[in-house]
Amino acid sequence: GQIVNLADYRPTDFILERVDLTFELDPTNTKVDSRLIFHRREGVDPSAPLVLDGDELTLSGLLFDQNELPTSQYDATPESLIVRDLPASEPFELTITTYINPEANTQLMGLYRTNGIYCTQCEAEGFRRITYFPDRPDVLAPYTITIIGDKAANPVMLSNGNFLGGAGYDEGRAFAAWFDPHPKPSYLFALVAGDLGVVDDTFETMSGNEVALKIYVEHGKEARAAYAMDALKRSMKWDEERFGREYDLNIFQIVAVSDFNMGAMENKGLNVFNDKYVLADPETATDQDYANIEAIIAHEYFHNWTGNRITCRDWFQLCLKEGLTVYRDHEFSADMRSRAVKRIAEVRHLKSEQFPEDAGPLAHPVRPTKYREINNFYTTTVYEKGSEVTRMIATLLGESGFKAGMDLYFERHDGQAVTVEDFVTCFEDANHRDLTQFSLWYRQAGTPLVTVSSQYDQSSGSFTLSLEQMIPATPGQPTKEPMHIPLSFALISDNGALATPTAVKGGEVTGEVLHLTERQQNFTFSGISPRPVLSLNRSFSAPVNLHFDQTPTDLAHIARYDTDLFARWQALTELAVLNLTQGVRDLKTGKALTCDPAFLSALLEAAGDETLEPAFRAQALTLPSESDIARELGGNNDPEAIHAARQAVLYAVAKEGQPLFLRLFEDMKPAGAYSPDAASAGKRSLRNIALSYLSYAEASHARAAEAFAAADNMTDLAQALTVLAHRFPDSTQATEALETFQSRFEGNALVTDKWFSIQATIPGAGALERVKQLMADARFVASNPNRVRALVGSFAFSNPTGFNRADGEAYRFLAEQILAIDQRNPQLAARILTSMRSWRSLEAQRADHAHSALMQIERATVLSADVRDIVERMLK
Ligand code: B3K
Ligand code: ZN
Repeated sequence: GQIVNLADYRPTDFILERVDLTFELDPTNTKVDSRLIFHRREGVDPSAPLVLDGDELTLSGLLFDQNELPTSQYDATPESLIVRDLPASEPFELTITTYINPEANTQLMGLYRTNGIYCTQCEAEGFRRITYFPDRPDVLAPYTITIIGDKAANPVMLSNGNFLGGAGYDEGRAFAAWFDPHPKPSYLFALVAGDLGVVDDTFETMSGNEVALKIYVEHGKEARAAYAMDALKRSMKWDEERFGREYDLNIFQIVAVSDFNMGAMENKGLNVFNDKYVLADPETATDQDYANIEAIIAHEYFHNWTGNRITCRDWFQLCLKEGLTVYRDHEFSADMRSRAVKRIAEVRHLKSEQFPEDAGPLAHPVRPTKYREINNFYTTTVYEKGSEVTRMIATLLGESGFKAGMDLYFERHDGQAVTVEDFVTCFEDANHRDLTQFSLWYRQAGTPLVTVSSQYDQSSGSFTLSLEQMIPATPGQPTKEPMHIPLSFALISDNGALATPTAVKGGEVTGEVLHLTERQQNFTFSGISPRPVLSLNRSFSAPVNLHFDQTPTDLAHIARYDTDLFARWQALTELAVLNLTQGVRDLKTGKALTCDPAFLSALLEAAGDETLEPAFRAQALTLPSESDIARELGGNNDPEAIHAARQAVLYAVAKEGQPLFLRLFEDMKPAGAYSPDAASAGKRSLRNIALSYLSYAEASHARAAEAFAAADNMTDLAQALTVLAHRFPDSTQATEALETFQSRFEGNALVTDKWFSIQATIPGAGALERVKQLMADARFVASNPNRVRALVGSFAFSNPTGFNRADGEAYRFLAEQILAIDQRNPQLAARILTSMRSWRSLEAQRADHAHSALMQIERATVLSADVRDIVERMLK
């Protein structure tokens, strides 16, 4: 692939007025007629040709205003169609005919087949695999779609917009016509056809329009779409109440398919979903599955305004729709569930996924300035850090200032394709604020490191805070400017009350937010007595690393008293990190690992505090993961030592807390039938983590085996199975439970994925053999992305000791898998390869093995642009 630069952006020479597509469906030979009306943009050179994008296309026909065009007037290759001698200003019509083979489309981009269903995926550049087109997000037009297909095989034929009509067409065939009045870019086009079941409902919008809601699933799975439908209606209502956004067509459709490259896709009025994020019932879906469904249904729905009505000028602006929409779905989930617990989950995810990306060879700004393969930029930096940047705007401007900026954005840019600057300007204009320095968050990659020290002067009652920010060098960005970092803080007194300073010097403080804007800054608070304990970056107001040598006593004080629940969790986590990293160092130097009693008591106090919600207490008990510890250690990492240290700390917590865990295991079973609501889910998570600790304290699989036998829902069942398989992998109980589990759900692919990933993440060097065996299992379907992610992906991303075997065998295995997957599905291969993004922080011998495996990939004779881009950046 060629490098694309943000600086080279220019608008198209031709303006597209209308799109009229006719599909004659055939599994291997679908005919696509595309009628496009264009006119030359004012001021454009009258001799400039029209250049359309293609990808593996063959041109079968080309008409100009319904007449055959002489071949001398155009050039067609698989990648482009160039038409010359076009009118200087009048509109003209081109009719382009292509034939495509959905059955052979294993990339799952463009028009493809999944379980006998026709389905499309066009973002980012899939539309050009259907027909020649100006396939870029700043070309917006209304679309009329006609689908003609075999009547018996395709009782359902869907596209974007409102349904115009349908009827019989000719012998055995039928047609359906759709019109989408809202001008949209090609990446939001969708077509679905086949034999599907449907769940119907309706929603009345705030101005009284009735919207038909439809969720299409495979026949027989209708009942499992009920929760998704409920989540959709709640999302529609919430967007009206919170953002004033109303739905704008008379129908909203969701289709669940089983072969899909990502979670879901926000095509206008016709969202296509990975069925994993639609289908749920208590027997087969966990609480986490329910929460994911709620969040993703909301995310795609919210795109209708942030992404579809207002779209991106070019793909560099991806965070404009993704970061903002993630922020919106986070807020939605926070309103539906517990805000503090939701925030904890977000920060865990950000730190475990985005921080490593930002600290490694794949680091890039939230708004990148160049790319070789755009599909590799649907990253956790664009999504999650992009959301954090939006959250910081809300923190800086306050609730009403943020709302004023959003309202202006919707009003000013509706129907346009815009930039991050346009977005930020709305907040500046609505609030009369200058966000120039703040905007560096979009341009500078790397997680800022804020070094903190404090000093208290008893005699003057002044508390001085010294802050220094450092933004690490990242690929292409050796030096950085200081950024505007909003840090929420509290000064907590002895008795737990929050102290209010009488004055502040040295920088701006608004409410409970301190604004770090310079490289080095001292804030002095007066009127503080006695010495306060500083709680900093409460609710994770800024996505930064803090370097602050706080004493365990101070951390325990925050964990006990802060009024911000998130900050209490953060302090406990910090205490855990101190113990875990010290544990790794002790093990390496041959010392016995000892846990700080202050840590154990703070942790168990929180876990046992009945005034706190169970979900929070479960989060408190969930220790930082092995990769979290690796990140905290920074480099030269030995995954075995990290695993051993973490196991030792788990054991210490389990021993100390055994009576509490016994009590929680008895008390936290929700009464009555299973319900996926947040409160019940919180109880289950507390009970299940207690079970996990008891497996250490009791050093026996007995309780987990009983829990497995007694489970009446998938959350409890999968947790018990995980304890058995991960803690006692060689026991007959584990083997039997794995067998029971699989045979009970035989034929349910989504449950099989849980079975694959539980086994792929069993710690230790033996995992590789297990994964290889499972790949030979008939239930493993190599062409299905969910299966590949569940088995190969879970192994590479979530099994630190298994994947990082000292002999490097698993890296070589992954290299082979990547090359094999790449033949069929480059996007999937590139994504799984990013599991090696932190290879440079491994100890030397492993890093060496990882390096050779990456070289093995790089040297391959056939490599997709997707994998080539990732592997080359990782080796740079
Ligand atoms: N916009 C899609 C992601 C498309 C990924 C293309 N490689 C889903 C989402 O973020 O809502
Ligand atoms: Zn999105």
